[in-house]
Amino acid sequence: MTTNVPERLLREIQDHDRFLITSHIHPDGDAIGSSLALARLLATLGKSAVIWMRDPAPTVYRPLPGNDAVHIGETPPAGFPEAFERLVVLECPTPERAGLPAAIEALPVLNIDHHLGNDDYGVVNWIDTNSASVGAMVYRMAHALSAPVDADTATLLYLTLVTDTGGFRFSNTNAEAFEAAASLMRAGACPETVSRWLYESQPAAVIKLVGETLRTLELHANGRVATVWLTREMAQRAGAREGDSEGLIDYPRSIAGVDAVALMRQVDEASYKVSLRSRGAIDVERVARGFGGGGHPNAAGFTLRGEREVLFRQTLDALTEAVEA
Ligand SMILES: [Mn+2]
Repeated sequence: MTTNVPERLLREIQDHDRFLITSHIHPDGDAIGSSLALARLLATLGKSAVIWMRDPAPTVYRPLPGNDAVHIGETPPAGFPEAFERLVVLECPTPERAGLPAAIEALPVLNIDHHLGNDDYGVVNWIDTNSASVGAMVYRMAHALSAPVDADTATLLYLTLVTDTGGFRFSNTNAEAFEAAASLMRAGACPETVSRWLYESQPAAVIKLVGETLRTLELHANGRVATVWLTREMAQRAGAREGDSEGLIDYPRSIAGVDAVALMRQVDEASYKVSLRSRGAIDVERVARGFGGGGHPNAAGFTLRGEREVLFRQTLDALTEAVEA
């Protein structure tokens, strides 16, 4: 783990001119913000950069500067792979997270990440698990490369800090995150714009979906376990689209005394995606693994086929057992 940008990474950037940038499937604020910012920084150094993502950014990120130019889907961008010299992979602990095996196999990878357990799959690997966001690492790269940071780039990098720290609330919020935020503000970052994108740009369907979902809220295990579920019919009623259920699980998680949460979402006629969240030592990754899924100790998930009531009962039993263990 290194705070400073490795010399080898700086040389890789300096010695090449044509970059492809990618990040993980279902991109979040750090994935999209750090990718867009890095592309802008490379441009200020006279280099070309194309961003290739498997999935489009969630609706709230559509107004981000440069988002329109992102190449989306499994089909490679024009000129791939010959038109590119290096692939920068941001925010992916394993290469599979990018969801673009063709890209990973075709080009030497510069791996920049802040996740624990990164597989070191690049020709250069810069992993700083202490960094609040990958965007903050890109900012350090800008300094190390003496690349000017304009106001839009500063706003994109500030956004990565806000989203990955939950608005400077999560346990990864550190002094370095505040120092980077202050420095980005001096470079022209606009917190008000970021707040408008993140908190005041939801499609009405998302809020209706919150209403639909919270009607199913139940508390179990003396209030320590909360469950919610979401059927396709409910999603239809709200007018919701793929990705609109992102963040729903945070509502039951905000209840006092709740230590673990399950959100069961119908994906097709007979299959359900279950998301689990927990606090402290309650290991939901283990619960998810028991159903063939995976994740992190406090955030995990799995997919099941069958009847909703049966699957719900199985999930609840396993989660209650984990909480009471
Ligand atoms: Mn991140």
